[in-house]
Amino acid sequence: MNPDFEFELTDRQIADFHADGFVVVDRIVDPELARRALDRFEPLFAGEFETGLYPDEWNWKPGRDDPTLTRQICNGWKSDRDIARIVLREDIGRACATLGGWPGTRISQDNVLWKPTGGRPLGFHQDAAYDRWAVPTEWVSCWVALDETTARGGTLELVRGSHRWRLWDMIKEFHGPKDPDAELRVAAELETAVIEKVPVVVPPGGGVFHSGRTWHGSGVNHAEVPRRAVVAHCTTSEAQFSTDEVGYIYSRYKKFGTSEMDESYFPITWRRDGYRSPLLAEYLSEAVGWAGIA
Ligand SMILES: O=C(O)CCC(=O)C(=O)O
Repeated sequence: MNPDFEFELTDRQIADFHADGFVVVDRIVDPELARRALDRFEPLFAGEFETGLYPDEWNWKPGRDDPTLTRQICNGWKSDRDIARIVLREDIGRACATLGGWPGTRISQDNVLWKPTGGRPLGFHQDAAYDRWAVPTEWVSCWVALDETTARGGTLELVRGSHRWRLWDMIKEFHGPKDPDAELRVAAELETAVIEKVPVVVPPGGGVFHSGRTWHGSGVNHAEVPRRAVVAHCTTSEAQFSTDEVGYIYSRYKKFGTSEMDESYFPITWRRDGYRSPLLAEYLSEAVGWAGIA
């Protein structure tokens, strides 16, 4: 264990990202950070939010929802600081800015994902289709495995080279579709491309960086253990709200009369000039919370 571990991309990893649309990495965060985040899954999905704030999306509740669905919370960082301690990391922000060719990185959204044994697929999609409420419509995502992942355990799979394909719409059925490849097949046909899926097989703390255009999804969890992950969907520090498209959830953070993104909701995690949203140090050290002084 090395709590001081800092991730840095190699030139080879940067080249692989541009060639394939993704790069799989064995260690993005220290496994101890991954373990601490895992300990938060039960309380989070049971609705016990450490900061007192509801996440922006809470797609699975015990007793209400089908137990074979993949459980998902979006913007868990606002509700729990052990999730925040991964997705708001400066080194992840720096890596995403490098891969995106940006002057800095803002978190656009995070995902907390829990696929139980027997858990059903997530449909193949491009993330950028879910980000049309922002300009540029451009994400680099960092998916971090909290459990060891295996090909039969419903891990994330990415389609090599699909970052060069045109931008598709949101898919019809994201959670638990019967045919997770439905739109992927149509898109590949249009591009006259062959679908080559690559599973992300990594230890806890490892994962993948991928472009917002890269098609990805995941199959059934045939393993005896759950598959849990967190994702930092990052965008450029220069991103603004779209003045043409309304995102039914995230445009609620747009103020009238300006397209600026407020750092309270979309903090800057790294910028080339050394800037990082000042609220992050205070929030992560628990000196402040959503009601002010913690
Ligand atoms: O973890 C998964 O299975 C899928 C994650 C995903 O599609 C996403 O975060 O956009």
